[in-house]
Amino acid sequence: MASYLVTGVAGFIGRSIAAALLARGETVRGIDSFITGKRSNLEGLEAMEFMEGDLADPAACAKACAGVEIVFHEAALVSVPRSVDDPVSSNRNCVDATLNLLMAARAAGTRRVIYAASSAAYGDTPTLPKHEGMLPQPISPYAVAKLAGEHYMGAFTRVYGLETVVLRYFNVFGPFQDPTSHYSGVLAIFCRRMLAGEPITIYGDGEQSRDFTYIDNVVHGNLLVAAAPAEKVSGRMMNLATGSSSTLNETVEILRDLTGYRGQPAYEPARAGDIRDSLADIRLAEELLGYAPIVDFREGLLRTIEWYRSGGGVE
Ligand code: UD2
Repeated sequence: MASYLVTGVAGFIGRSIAAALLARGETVRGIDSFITGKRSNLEGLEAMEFMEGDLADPAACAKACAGVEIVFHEAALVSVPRSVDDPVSSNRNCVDATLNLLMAARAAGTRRVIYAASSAAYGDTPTLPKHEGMLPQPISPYAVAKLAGEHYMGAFTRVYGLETVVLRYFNVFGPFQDPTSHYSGVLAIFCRRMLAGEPITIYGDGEQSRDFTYIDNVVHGNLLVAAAPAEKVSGRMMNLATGSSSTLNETVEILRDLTGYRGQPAYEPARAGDIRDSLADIRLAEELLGYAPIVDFREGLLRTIEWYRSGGGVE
């Protein structure tokens, strides 16, 4: 019987959490629909029980949650521009899927659901750093969908007593992130293209900033949450990030140094729904979990580049 379920396990965050659990000898089940997840991301996770299924289907959720004690809910249709192009799919794969999963978790007697939320919930307010007490101001359909999931988590704790914990991730990057889609995260795209000597495009003036968070920090935070006592974390929402930020222009310079890239980025108009500056206040996670980032930005970029250099991310 599986004790842990990881949804979106063929996505890069889900697969990284599953790998860490397996390395600790835990019993893990993973589910993915392969709408955006990659079969190649399951390599190395052979000890896991894998289920192909779509969380928008309540029957798949019921099967996935059977016998599970703790769920890491990483499945989503990520990307702000994807949600601008197709808000209905974004809602189906983020909101419907999350509600179905919560219903199934409750029916199965699952103890805790840990939810991958997004910094996009804060929107484009000028206040930095973003702290959990701020009023959410989602701009894009993606931000709305991820925020709706947060509220469902809170409701299931208050109304049904299910332990839920909401982790607002800030621009996560690292090995196994898909670099091939127009909707891919910017660092996955830039690392791969700069290593290949291909052109890169910056949308806007490049002075937008992000709290780019290396994947190991996110995995670390999730494992701390799984082990934390309910009275500390259940029903809570907290940022999971690094507490420092870089602009895209600065990031390109670091990547240039690490990859030897000689090209110049092309500048195009900013994307619809884009946010100017994003930086997390991470004091709440520190207080509740004893969390502190374990890998800094430059080291994270170095490890990510090494992964793409050694052939990662190629289909
Ligand atoms: C949002 C969330 C992030 C996560 C992510 C999932 C914020 C601040 N962050 O990330 O937490 O949920 O959504 O998708 O809301 N860009 C370029 N060139 C490219 C690609 C992107 O300049 O080739 C820019 C893009 O316009 C943006 C920045 O890079 O200003 C980061 O874009 P992204 O798609 O990696 O992530 P973002 O910030 O929308």
